[in-house]
Amino acid sequence: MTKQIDLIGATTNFGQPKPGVVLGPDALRIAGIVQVLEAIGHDVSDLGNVYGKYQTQFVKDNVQVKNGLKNYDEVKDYSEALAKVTDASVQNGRFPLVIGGDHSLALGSITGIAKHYDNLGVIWFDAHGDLNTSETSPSGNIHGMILAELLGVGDKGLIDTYNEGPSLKTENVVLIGLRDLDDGEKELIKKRNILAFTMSDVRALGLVEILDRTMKHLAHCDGLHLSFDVDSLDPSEMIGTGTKVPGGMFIAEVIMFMERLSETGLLTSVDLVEVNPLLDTFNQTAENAVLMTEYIFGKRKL
Ligand code: 6HN
Ligand code: MN
Ligand code: MN
Ligand code: MN
Repeated sequence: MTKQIDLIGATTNFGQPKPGVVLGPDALRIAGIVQVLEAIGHDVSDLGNVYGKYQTQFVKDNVQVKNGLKNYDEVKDYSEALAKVTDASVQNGRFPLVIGGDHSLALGSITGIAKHYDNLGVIWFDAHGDLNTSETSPSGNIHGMILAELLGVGDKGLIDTYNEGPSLKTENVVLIGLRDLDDGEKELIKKRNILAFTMSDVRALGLVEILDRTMKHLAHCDGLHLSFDVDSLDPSEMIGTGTKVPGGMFIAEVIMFMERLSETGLLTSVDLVEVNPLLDTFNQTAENAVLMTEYIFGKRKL
């Protein structure tokens, strides 16, 4: 089915300290993200990059910390700016595809999208849980706390970004690919009974079974968002990203998962995050990410 896609560049690096992730959207454009989606038959409108009022930090030594949260004002401001764009995109009947940028962009992209649904389902595809708070975070980096904020856990000011109160319900979120959880994140998953598949589950059950369980769990949802952190993949196939963890998924199996997910026809929005061309060789990470994006948007092997 043809989609009316809005491609939205989220040039934020405020959620983590490694420079270069703001170049992710352009690396993905150079790898042909618009052209491959058009070749599948989609109508793509590239809205360019979203900027907040704070300038991108090119050096790491001027980081402001508020209540244990790094770049607090910058993340909050950027999220408000991005939420306006994703909100308008859904309002206009279009499909937001947000390309980053670090994972803190999900606070903006999802708060803008979630207001259009009673029950937005989210598949969080990531090596990490992104479920820390300032108390449990080992780093103070907000990209590692962003799903917690979306679920209403953590800093009140961030929870209230764009809309008051939490944007997501715990029963509407499924995590896949986990292999680096901090203690507080493990506790939160257990306490809130969040459906979470670790890499051990991926190996033991396989991604076909995991997709099946995920779709059953989210069957009551009226929208479905995929938040795809490229560090879910094994670093051997995805080196241009800031928080690599060994023992991840491989391109071939992620393509299989995305092919099937796309066949459900239920996806309504996507984030593609943490592509950092300064950590990459020859733009391979962006090219691999674009390859997987083709399958998210309906390319078939046969
Ligand atoms: N990401 N758990 C670590 C932290 O600093 O909280 C890593 C977070 C990584 C976040 O990849 O989006
Ligand atoms: Mn992440
Ligand atoms: Mn991650
Ligand atoms: Mn960790």
